[in-house]
Amino acid sequence: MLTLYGFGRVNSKVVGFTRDLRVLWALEELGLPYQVHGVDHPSGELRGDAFLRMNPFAQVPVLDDNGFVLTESAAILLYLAEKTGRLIPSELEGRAQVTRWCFAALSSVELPLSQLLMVDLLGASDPTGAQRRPGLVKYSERVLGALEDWLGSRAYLVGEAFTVADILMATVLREVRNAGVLEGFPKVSAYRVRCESRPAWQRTLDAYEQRLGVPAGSTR
Ligand SMILES: N[C@@H](CCC(=O)N[C@@H](CS)C(=O)NCC(=O)O)C(=O)O
Repeated sequence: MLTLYGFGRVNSKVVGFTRDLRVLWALEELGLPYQVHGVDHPSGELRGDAFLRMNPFAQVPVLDDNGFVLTESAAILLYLAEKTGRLIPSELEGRAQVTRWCFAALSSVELPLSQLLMVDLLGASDPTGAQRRPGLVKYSERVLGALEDWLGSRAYLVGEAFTVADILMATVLREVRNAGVLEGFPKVSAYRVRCESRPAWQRTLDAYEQRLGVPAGSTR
């Protein structure tokens, strides 16, 4: 049985932005049977010995596949894709392109976007935030412009098929959905809508909202 360690309780500010969503989405896409261990973050479960043995960084997501434990959202997604032969092309070069775009999503693109998200979430409690924000917007726009060019007439990052790289990229883009930076990039915005309109993503959010006890639709 697959067990995904995701949040069961977490600070309300970050609900809808957490990285367990990436794995939950992939599991829904693949239709694999799985259970969720809802981690209680406020009670310090991530810092407990049992959790630290699985992930020294004390973070979710963690996947346990019948005793095989894996952390890091991109590694988990690639593992699930390789395990099932789905959400990834079968030939070596196509698989390498998917790996490339997983790295691009989590390094090149997420780097400024996640910092912008943090500035916005922390608000006035981070006195340096207002100063740093314009630079982060500029940096975000630079990477979003590159993504806009790459998408061009492509439906997804690696050609016409939806892959695990799209799950990562779409969830990274969501981090700035309220920041006002996506509006200038129509292809990126349309791509995000295309990814997020998948039924598996809707099922993922429905179950997530229920588990975390937040109103239905509030994380969209
Ligand atoms: N590089 C990791 C990052 C995971 C991560 O940042 N997890 C956050 C939630 S989105 C977390 O568990 N934070 C809890 C904490 O740091 O206390 C991945 O992609 O899986």
